[in-house]
Amino acid sequence: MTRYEYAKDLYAKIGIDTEAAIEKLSALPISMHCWQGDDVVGFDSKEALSGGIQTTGNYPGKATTPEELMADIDKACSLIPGKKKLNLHASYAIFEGGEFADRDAIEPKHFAKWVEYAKERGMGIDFNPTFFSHPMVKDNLTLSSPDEEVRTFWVNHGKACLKIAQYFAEETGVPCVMNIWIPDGYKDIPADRFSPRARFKKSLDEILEVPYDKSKVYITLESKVFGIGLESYTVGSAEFSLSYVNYKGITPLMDNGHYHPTEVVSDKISSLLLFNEKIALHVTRGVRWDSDHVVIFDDETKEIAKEIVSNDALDRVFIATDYFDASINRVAAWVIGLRNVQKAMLNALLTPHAMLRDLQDSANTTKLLALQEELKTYPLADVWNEYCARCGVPVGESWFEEIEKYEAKVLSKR
Ligand code: RNT
Ligand code: ZN
Repeated sequence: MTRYEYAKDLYAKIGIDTEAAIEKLSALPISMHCWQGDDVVGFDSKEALSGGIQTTGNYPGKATTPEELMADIDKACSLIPGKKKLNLHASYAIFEGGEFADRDAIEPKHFAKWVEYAKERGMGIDFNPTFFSHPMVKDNLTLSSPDEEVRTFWVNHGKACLKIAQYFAEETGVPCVMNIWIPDGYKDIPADRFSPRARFKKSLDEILEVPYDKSKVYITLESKVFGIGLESYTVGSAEFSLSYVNYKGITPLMDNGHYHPTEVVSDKISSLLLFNEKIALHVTRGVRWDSDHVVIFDDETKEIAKEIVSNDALDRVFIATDYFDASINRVAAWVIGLRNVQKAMLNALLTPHAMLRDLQDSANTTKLLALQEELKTYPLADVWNEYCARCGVPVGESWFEEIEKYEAKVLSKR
Protein backbone atom coordinates (compact mmCIF):
# COMPACT_ATOMS: atom_id res chain seq x y z
CA MET A 1 0.00 0.00 0.00
CA THR A 2 1.36 3.43 -0.91
CA ARG A 3 1.17 6.35 1.47
CA TYR A 4 -1.50 7.88 -0.74
CA GLU A 5 -3.63 4.72 -0.67
CA TYR A 6 -3.33 4.59 3.09
CA ALA A 7 -4.39 8.24 3.38
CA LYS A 8 -7.23 7.68 0.94
CA ASP A 9 -8.63 4.93 3.21
CA LEU A 10 -8.29 7.04 6.32
CA TYR A 11 -10.14 9.95 4.73
CA ALA A 12 -12.80 7.61 3.35
CA LYS A 13 -13.58 6.58 6.93
CA ILE A 14 -14.67 10.16 7.68
CA GLY A 15 -16.62 10.39 4.44
CA ILE A 16 -14.01 12.19 2.36
CA ASP A 17 -13.25 11.15 -1.21
CA THR A 18 -9.66 12.20 -1.84
CA GLU A 19 -10.04 11.64 -5.58
CA ALA A 20 -12.93 14.09 -5.73
CA ALA A 21 -10.91 16.58 -3.68
CA ILE A 22 -7.97 16.34 -6.08
CA GLU A 23 -10.26 16.75 -9.06
CA LYS A 24 -11.94 19.85 -7.65
CA LEU A 25 -8.62 21.43 -6.75
CA SER A 26 -7.17 20.77 -10.21
CA ALA A 27 -10.00 22.75 -11.78
CA LEU A 28 -9.80 25.73 -9.42
CA PRO A 29 -7.97 28.72 -10.92
CA ILE A 30 -5.74 30.80 -8.66
CA SER A 31 -4.91 34.21 -10.05
CA MET A 32 -1.17 34.73 -9.80
CA HIS A 33 -0.08 38.34 -9.30
CA CYS A 34 2.61 39.32 -11.80
CA TRP A 35 3.96 42.05 -9.49
CA GLN A 36 5.87 39.75 -7.12
CA GLY A 37 8.44 39.33 -9.90
CA ASP A 38 9.68 42.91 -10.06
CA ASP A 39 8.70 44.58 -6.78
CA VAL A 40 5.59 46.21 -8.32
CA VAL A 41 7.68 48.32 -10.71
CA GLY A 42 6.06 47.57 -14.08
CA PHE A 43 7.26 48.70 -17.49
CA ASP A 44 5.53 51.99 -18.18
CA SER A 45 7.43 54.37 -15.93
CA LYS A 46 10.39 54.10 -13.68
CA GLU A 47 8.68 56.02 -10.90
CA ALA A 48 9.27 54.85 -7.34
CA LEU A 49 6.50 52.72 -5.89
CA SER A 50 3.90 55.00 -4.32
CA GLY A 51 0.37 54.69 -3.00
CA GLY A 52 1.16 53.79 0.58
CA ILE A 53 2.41 50.32 -0.31
CA GLN A 54 5.98 49.22 0.05
CA THR A 55 8.34 46.50 -1.03
CA THR A 56 11.28 46.04 1.29
CA GLY A 57 14.50 44.19 0.54
CA ASN A 58 17.02 44.17 -2.22
CA TYR A 59 17.43 40.54 -3.23
CA PRO A 60 19.35 40.33 -6.51
CA GLY A 61 17.88 39.13 -9.80
CA LYS A 62 14.55 40.89 -10.17
CA ALA A 63 12.90 40.94 -13.59
CA THR A 64 13.31 44.23 -15.43
CA THR A 65 11.93 43.37 -18.88
CA PRO A 66 8.76 41.64 -20.09
CA GLU A 67 10.88 38.71 -21.31
CA GLU A 68 12.48 38.25 -17.90
CA LEU A 69 9.18 38.55 -16.08
CA MET A 70 7.55 36.02 -18.39
CA ALA A 71 10.44 33.60 -17.96
CA ASP A 72 10.23 33.94 -14.18
CA ILE A 73 6.47 33.37 -14.19
CA ASP A 74 7.04 30.26 -16.31
CA LYS A 75 9.64 28.96 -13.87
CA ALA A 76 7.35 29.57 -10.91
CA CYS A 77 4.37 27.94 -12.64
CA SER A 78 6.42 24.83 -13.36
CA LEU A 79 6.75 24.37 -9.59
CA ILE A 80 3.18 25.21 -8.56
CA PRO A 81 0.45 22.59 -8.95
CA GLY A 82 -3.03 23.40 -10.24
CA LYS A 83 -4.64 25.86 -12.57
CA LYS A 84 -3.32 29.40 -12.75
CA LYS A 85 -4.65 32.63 -14.11
CA LEU A 86 -2.39 35.59 -14.84
CA ASN A 87 -3.03 38.78 -12.87
CA LEU A 88 -1.67 41.90 -14.56
CA HIS A 89 -1.49 45.55 -13.61
CA ALA A 90 -1.90 48.29 -16.20
CA SER A 91 1.66 49.39 -15.49
CA TYR A 92 2.84 46.17 -17.17
CA ALA A 93 1.85 47.43 -20.63
CA ILE A 94 4.41 46.42 -23.23
CA PHE A 95 5.39 49.19 -25.63
CA GLU A 96 7.27 48.36 -28.77
CA GLY A 97 9.38 50.28 -31.24
CA GLY A 98 9.69 53.48 -29.22
CA GLU A 99 5.92 53.83 -28.91
CA PHE A 100 4.41 54.99 -25.60
CA ALA A 101 0.92 55.67 -24.30
CA ASP A 102 0.22 57.23 -20.94
CA ARG A 103 -2.11 55.52 -18.49
CA ASP A 104 -5.15 57.44 -19.72
CA ALA A 105 -4.51 56.31 -23.29
CA ILE A 106 -3.46 52.67 -23.06
CA GLU A 107 -5.11 50.29 -25.47
CA PRO A 108 -5.57 46.55 -25.88
CA LYS A 109 -2.65 46.43 -28.33
CA HIS A 110 -0.27 47.33 -25.51
CA PHE A 111 -1.16 44.03 -23.90
CA ALA A 112 -1.10 41.87 -27.04
CA LYS A 113 2.14 40.21 -25.93
CA TRP A 114 0.54 39.19 -22.64
CA VAL A 115 -2.47 37.79 -24.46
CA GLU A 116 -0.20 35.75 -26.67
CA TYR A 117 1.67 34.54 -23.59
CA ALA A 118 -1.53 33.58 -21.74
CA LYS A 119 -3.11 31.88 -24.74
CA GLU A 120 -0.05 29.72 -25.33
CA ARG A 121 -0.37 28.52 -21.75
CA GLY A 122 -4.14 28.20 -21.66
CA MET A 123 -4.43 30.85 -18.99
CA GLY A 124 -7.09 33.49 -18.41
CA ILE A 125 -6.05 37.03 -17.46
CA ASP A 126 -7.21 39.29 -14.63
CA PHE A 127 -6.49 42.99 -14.67
CA ASN A 128 -5.90 46.00 -12.42
CA PRO A 129 -5.84 49.67 -13.32
CA THR A 130 -2.70 51.17 -11.76
CA PHE A 131 -3.60 54.22 -9.67
CA PHE A 132 -0.12 54.71 -8.17
CA SER A 133 3.55 55.23 -9.09
CA HIS A 134 2.71 57.94 -11.59
CA PRO A 135 3.23 61.75 -11.77
CA MET A 136 -0.52 62.34 -12.08
CA VAL A 137 -1.02 61.02 -8.54
CA LYS A 138 -1.14 64.46 -6.91
CA ASP A 139 -1.07 64.86 -3.13
CA ASN A 140 -1.70 61.10 -2.84
CA LEU A 141 -5.03 61.45 -4.66
CA THR A 142 -6.36 59.99 -7.90
CA LEU A 143 -10.09 59.34 -8.43
CA SER A 144 -10.98 61.42 -5.37
CA SER A 145 -8.84 64.42 -6.28
CA PRO A 146 -10.39 67.91 -6.08
CA ASP A 147 -8.23 68.81 -9.09
CA GLU A 148 -10.45 68.06 -12.09
CA GLU A 149 -7.49 67.49 -14.36
CA VAL A 150 -6.12 64.82 -12.05
CA ARG A 151 -9.50 63.20 -11.44
CA THR A 152 -10.33 63.09 -15.15
CA PHE A 153 -6.96 61.62 -16.02
CA TRP A 154 -7.64 58.72 -13.67
CA VAL A 155 -11.25 58.30 -14.79
CA ASN A 156 -9.88 57.94 -18.31
CA HIS A 157 -7.39 55.40 -17.03
CA GLY A 158 -10.22 53.38 -15.50
CA LYS A 159 -12.20 53.54 -18.74
CA ALA A 160 -9.20 52.48 -20.82
CA CYS A 161 -8.63 49.54 -18.48
CA LEU A 162 -12.21 48.38 -18.71
CA LYS A 163 -11.85 48.07 -22.46
CA ILE A 164 -8.63 46.14 -22.01
CA ALA A 165 -10.31 43.82 -19.50
CA GLN A 166 -13.03 43.01 -22.00
CA TYR A 167 -10.35 42.39 -24.64
CA PHE A 168 -8.62 39.91 -22.30
CA ALA A 169 -11.88 38.04 -21.74
CA GLU A 170 -12.66 37.91 -25.44
CA GLU A 171 -9.20 36.81 -26.46
CA THR A 172 -8.70 34.14 -23.82
CA GLY A 173 -12.32 32.99 -23.59
CA VAL A 174 -12.05 33.27 -19.80
CA PRO A 175 -13.89 35.99 -17.82
CA CYS A 176 -11.60 38.77 -16.59
CA VAL A 177 -11.73 40.17 -13.08
CA MET A 178 -10.89 43.87 -13.17
CA ASN A 179 -10.02 45.09 -9.71
CA ILE A 180 -10.15 48.74 -8.75
CA TRP A 181 -8.02 49.82 -5.84
CA ILE A 182 -7.00 53.42 -5.22
CA PRO A 183 -4.52 54.54 -2.59
CA ASP A 184 -6.23 57.89 -1.93
CA GLY A 185 -6.08 59.11 1.62
CA TYR A 186 -4.59 61.52 4.14
CA LYS A 187 -1.71 61.24 6.52
CA ASP A 188 -3.35 63.47 9.06
CA ILE A 189 -6.84 64.25 10.23
CA PRO A 190 -8.90 65.47 7.28
CA ALA A 191 -11.05 68.58 7.47
CA ASP A 192 -13.56 67.01 5.11
CA ARG A 193 -14.14 63.29 4.93
CA PHE A 194 -17.24 63.53 2.78
CA SER A 195 -16.12 65.29 -0.39
CA PRO A 196 -13.26 62.94 -1.34
CA ARG A 197 -15.63 59.98 -1.04
CA ALA A 198 -18.28 61.82 -3.05
CA ARG A 199 -15.71 62.45 -5.78
CA PHE A 200 -14.57 58.82 -5.70
CA LYS A 201 -18.19 57.73 -6.12
CA LYS A 202 -18.66 60.11 -9.04
CA SER A 203 -15.44 58.89 -10.67
CA LEU A 204 -16.44 55.25 -10.35
CA ASP A 205 -19.86 56.07 -11.83
CA GLU A 206 -18.11 57.67 -14.78
CA ILE A 207 -15.80 54.69 -15.33
CA LEU A 208 -18.76 52.33 -15.21
CA GLU A 209 -20.48 54.26 -17.99
CA VAL A 210 -18.24 52.34 -20.41
CA PRO A 211 -20.41 49.55 -21.78
CA TYR A 212 -19.07 46.12 -20.92
CA ASP A 213 -20.29 42.54 -21.00
CA LYS A 214 -21.07 41.49 -17.45
CA SER A 215 -20.64 37.83 -18.29
CA LYS A 216 -17.08 38.55 -19.44
CA VAL A 217 -15.83 41.20 -17.06
CA TYR A 218 -16.31 41.23 -13.31
CA ILE A 219 -15.45 44.59 -11.82
CA THR A 220 -14.29 44.34 -8.25
CA LEU A 221 -13.66 47.10 -5.72
CA GLU A 222 -10.97 46.59 -3.08
CA SER A 223 -11.22 48.41 0.23
CA LYS A 224 -8.42 49.30 2.59
CA VAL A 225 -7.94 50.46 6.15
CA PHE A 226 -4.80 52.60 5.74
CA GLY A 227 -1.59 52.93 3.76
CA ILE A 228 1.91 54.03 4.72
CA GLY A 229 1.91 57.82 4.94
CA LEU A 230 -1.90 57.79 4.73
CA GLU A 231 -2.65 56.65 8.22
CA SER A 232 -5.56 58.86 9.22
CA TYR A 233 -8.06 58.53 6.41
CA THR A 234 -8.65 56.19 3.48
CA VAL A 235 -11.18 57.24 0.85
CA GLY A 236 -11.94 53.66 -0.25
CA SER A 237 -12.76 52.34 3.21
CA ALA A 238 -14.63 49.10 3.87
CA GLU A 239 -17.98 50.87 4.31
CA PHE A 240 -17.52 52.94 1.18
CA SER A 241 -16.54 49.93 -0.88
CA LEU A 242 -19.25 47.56 0.28
CA SER A 243 -21.89 50.25 -0.15
CA TYR A 244 -20.67 51.11 -3.63
CA VAL A 245 -20.56 47.49 -4.70
CA ASN A 246 -24.09 47.04 -3.48
CA TYR A 247 -25.32 50.21 -5.21
CA LYS A 248 -23.86 49.25 -8.60
CA GLY A 249 -24.09 45.48 -8.46
CA ILE A 250 -20.36 44.96 -8.91
CA THR A 251 -18.18 42.57 -6.88
CA PRO A 252 -16.50 43.19 -3.52
CA LEU A 253 -12.82 42.36 -3.07
CA MET A 254 -11.30 41.72 0.32
CA ASP A 255 -7.54 41.75 0.81
CA ASN A 256 -6.73 40.15 4.14
CA GLY A 257 -4.01 42.74 4.77
CA HIS A 258 -6.56 45.55 4.65
CA TYR A 259 -8.24 45.27 8.03
CA HIS A 260 -7.37 46.02 11.62
CA PRO A 261 -4.94 43.40 12.90
CA THR A 262 -7.52 41.49 14.94
CA GLU A 263 -10.15 41.43 12.20
CA VAL A 264 -10.16 38.36 9.98
CA VAL A 265 -11.38 38.01 6.42
CA SER A 266 -12.38 34.39 7.07
CA ASP A 267 -15.20 35.69 9.24
CA LYS A 268 -16.37 38.14 6.57
CA ILE A 269 -16.70 35.70 3.66
CA SER A 270 -20.04 34.16 4.67
CA SER A 271 -21.71 37.55 5.07
CA LEU A 272 -20.56 38.71 1.68
CA LEU A 273 -21.59 35.42 0.06
CA LEU A 274 -25.10 35.94 1.35
CA PHE A 275 -25.47 39.25 -0.42
CA ASN A 276 -23.27 38.96 -3.50
CA GLU A 277 -23.32 36.54 -6.40
CA LYS A 278 -19.52 36.57 -6.54
CA ILE A 279 -16.81 37.81 -4.21
CA ALA A 280 -13.09 38.24 -4.74
CA LEU A 281 -10.09 37.83 -2.47
CA HIS A 282 -6.50 39.01 -2.36
CA VAL A 283 -4.72 36.41 -0.32
CA THR A 284 -1.70 37.86 1.44
CA ARG A 285 -0.05 37.88 4.86
CA GLY A 286 0.09 41.02 6.89
CA VAL A 287 2.61 41.06 9.69
CA ARG A 288 1.48 43.83 12.07
CA TRP A 289 0.37 45.91 9.07
CA ASP A 290 -0.39 45.39 5.37
CA SER A 291 3.18 44.21 4.92
CA ASP A 292 2.39 41.79 2.08
CA HIS A 293 4.58 38.97 3.35
CA VAL A 294 4.54 35.71 1.40
CA VAL A 295 1.48 33.57 2.14
CA ILE A 296 2.27 30.71 4.50
CA PHE A 297 0.22 27.70 5.55
CA ASP A 298 -1.13 29.45 8.61
CA ASP A 299 -4.41 29.31 10.47
CA GLU A 300 -6.03 32.25 8.73
CA THR A 301 -5.17 31.04 5.23
CA LYS A 302 -6.65 27.65 6.16
CA GLU A 303 -9.72 29.30 7.64
CA ILE A 304 -10.27 31.39 4.49
CA ALA A 305 -10.06 28.21 2.40
CA LYS A 306 -12.47 26.47 4.75
CA GLU A 307 -15.05 29.23 4.30
CA ILE A 308 -14.86 28.92 0.52
CA VAL A 309 -15.23 25.14 0.55
CA SER A 310 -17.67 24.64 3.40
CA ASN A 311 -20.00 27.28 1.94
CA ASP A 312 -19.87 25.46 -1.39
CA ALA A 313 -18.57 28.62 -3.04
CA LEU A 314 -15.67 27.38 -5.16
CA ASP A 315 -17.31 28.88 -8.25
CA ARG A 316 -18.33 32.10 -6.51
CA VAL A 317 -15.00 33.27 -5.12
CA PHE A 318 -12.26 34.72 -7.31
CA ILE A 319 -9.04 33.83 -5.53
CA ALA A 320 -5.93 35.88 -6.25
CA THR A 321 -2.62 36.25 -4.49
CA ASP A 322 -1.25 39.69 -3.63
CA TYR A 323 2.08 40.07 -1.86
CA PHE A 324 5.51 41.41 -2.69
CA ASP A 325 8.65 40.40 -0.88
CA ALA A 326 11.88 41.83 -2.28
CA SER A 327 14.07 40.34 0.44
CA ILE A 328 14.06 36.74 -0.83
CA ASN A 329 14.28 35.01 -4.19
CA ARG A 330 11.21 36.35 -5.97
CA VAL A 331 10.47 33.21 -7.96
CA ALA A 332 10.59 31.19 -4.74
CA ALA A 333 8.27 33.76 -3.13
CA TRP A 334 5.65 33.02 -5.78
CA VAL A 335 6.08 29.28 -5.42
CA ILE A 336 5.88 29.29 -1.63
CA GLY A 337 2.80 31.49 -1.53
CA LEU A 338 0.85 29.81 -4.30
CA ARG A 339 1.69 26.31 -3.10
CA ASN A 340 0.37 27.35 0.29
CA VAL A 341 -2.88 28.69 -1.14
CA GLN A 342 -3.31 25.39 -2.97
CA LYS A 343 -2.43 23.41 0.12
CA ALA A 344 -4.93 25.34 2.21
CA MET A 345 -7.61 24.66 -0.38
CA LEU A 346 -6.75 20.96 -0.37
CA ASN A 347 -6.89 20.94 3.42
CA ALA A 348 -10.38 22.44 3.24
CA LEU A 349 -11.47 19.95 0.59
CA LEU A 350 -10.34 17.11 2.87
CA THR A 351 -12.42 18.34 5.81
CA PRO A 352 -15.78 16.68 6.61
CA HIS A 353 -17.72 19.93 6.79
CA ALA A 354 -21.19 18.35 6.88
CA MET A 355 -20.23 16.17 9.83
CA LEU A 356 -18.78 19.12 11.71
CA ARG A 357 -21.82 21.26 10.92
CA ASP A 358 -24.11 18.58 12.36
CA LEU A 359 -22.12 18.63 15.57
CA GLN A 360 -22.55 22.39 15.76
CA ASP A 361 -26.28 22.18 15.06
CA SER A 362 -26.79 19.49 17.68
CA ALA A 363 -24.79 21.57 20.14
CA ASN A 364 -22.22 18.81 20.53
CA THR A 365 -19.44 21.31 20.86
CA THR A 366 -17.19 19.00 22.87
CA LYS A 367 -17.03 16.46 20.06
CA LEU A 368 -16.73 19.25 17.52
CA LEU A 369 -13.61 20.61 19.19
CA ALA A 370 -12.19 17.12 19.64
CA LEU A 371 -12.67 16.28 15.95
CA GLN A 372 -11.42 19.62 14.68
CA GLU A 373 -8.21 19.05 16.61
CA GLU A 374 -7.78 15.42 15.50
CA LEU A 375 -8.25 16.42 11.86
CA LYS A 376 -5.20 18.63 12.11
CA THR A 377 -2.92 15.59 12.10
CA TYR A 378 -4.64 13.67 9.32
CA PRO A 379 -2.29 12.75 6.46
CA LEU A 380 -2.84 15.83 4.32
CA ALA A 381 0.79 15.65 3.15
CA ASP A 382 0.26 12.29 1.44
CA VAL A 383 -2.66 13.60 -0.59
CA TRP A 384 -0.78 16.83 -1.29
CA ASN A 385 2.24 14.92 -2.60
CA GLU A 386 0.01 12.77 -4.78
CA TYR A 387 -1.68 15.91 -6.13
CA CYS A 388 1.68 17.55 -6.93
CA ALA A 389 2.90 14.39 -8.67
CA ARG A 390 -0.25 14.16 -10.76
CA CYS A 391 0.11 17.84 -11.70
CA GLY A 392 3.66 17.12 -12.87
CA VAL A 393 5.33 19.45 -10.37
CA PRO A 394 8.02 18.52 -7.83
CA VAL A 395 6.89 16.72 -4.69
CA GLY A 396 7.87 18.12 -1.29
CA GLU A 397 10.78 20.48 -0.91
CA SER A 398 12.52 19.10 -4.01
CA TRP A 399 11.16 22.12 -5.95
CA PHE A 400 13.74 24.26 -4.23
CA GLU A 401 16.57 22.62 -6.18
CA GLU A 402 15.01 24.09 -9.30
CA ILE A 403 15.09 27.54 -7.71
CA GLU A 404 18.77 27.13 -6.87
CA LYS A 405 19.57 26.10 -10.43
CA TYR A 406 17.53 28.96 -11.88
CA GLU A 407 19.21 31.44 -9.60
CA ALA A 408 22.68 30.23 -10.59
CA LYS A 409 21.90 30.07 -14.30
CA VAL A 410 19.53 32.99 -14.85
CA LEU A 411 18.81 35.34 -11.95
CA SER A 412 22.41 35.86 -10.81
CA LYS A 413 23.39 36.92 -14.34
CA ARG A 414 20.99 39.87 -14.38
C1 RNT B 1 -2.70 47.64 -2.02
C2 RNT B 1 -3.64 46.62 -2.58
C3 RNT B 1 -3.49 46.35 -4.04
C4 RNT B 1 -2.05 46.23 -4.47
C5 RNT B 1 -1.84 45.74 -5.88
C6 RNT B 1 -0.46 45.97 -6.35
O1 RNT B 1 -2.78 47.76 -0.68
O2 RNT B 1 -3.56 45.44 -1.87
O3 RNT B 1 -4.23 45.24 -4.37
O4 RNT B 1 -1.33 45.40 -3.62
O5 RNT B 1 -2.79 46.27 -6.69
ZN1 ZN C 1 -4.66 43.78 -2.61
